[in-house]
Amino acid sequence: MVLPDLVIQSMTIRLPVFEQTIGVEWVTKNQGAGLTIPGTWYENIYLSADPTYNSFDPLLASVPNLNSLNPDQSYTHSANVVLPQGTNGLYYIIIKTDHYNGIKETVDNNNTTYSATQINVTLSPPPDLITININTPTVTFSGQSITISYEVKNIGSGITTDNIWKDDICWYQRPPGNSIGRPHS
Ligand SMILES: [Ca+2]
Ligand SMILES: [Ca+2]
Repeated sequence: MVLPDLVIQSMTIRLPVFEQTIGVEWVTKNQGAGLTIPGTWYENIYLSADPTYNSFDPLLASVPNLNSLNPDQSYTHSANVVLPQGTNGLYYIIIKTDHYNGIKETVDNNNTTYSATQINVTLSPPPDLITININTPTVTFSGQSITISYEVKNIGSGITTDNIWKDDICWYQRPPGNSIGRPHS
């Protein structure tokens, strides 16, 4: 059986698209003598401090192949990827084609390519969340449920990169004549 051989032929990094997002463009080539038809594979994009892929390198994207490739055929694919919050320093982008080994190839150990140069990532400004406009009923009774409304505002210069976080709600008893309360668990 004549097999294909997928490789990442080249890679271009566009810095930055916005905030912590960078653009990655790469060329995948079938340099083998066989077709990749039928077949689906994934190209995984990683951030790495060194030019060697390790399993602990953060995965930035897993991109399915654009189309099948005949011998000597290639395609150009691109993706915008978000760097993990707190990333700072010099990093390589590593792309591995057919990461999950969906395609039987003549050579599997030539599927990983790293960027020609390191990208210099500066720490993005952090967000700063505060709570404002807390509204509670002025009178209620023990055992009753109450409705509390509040707003969360970001007064920092950076965006929140997490979509989900939790707000803790505690209640405090304020002693008469004392403006500072103490927490109740
Ligand atoms: Ca290969
Ligand atoms: Ca393979």
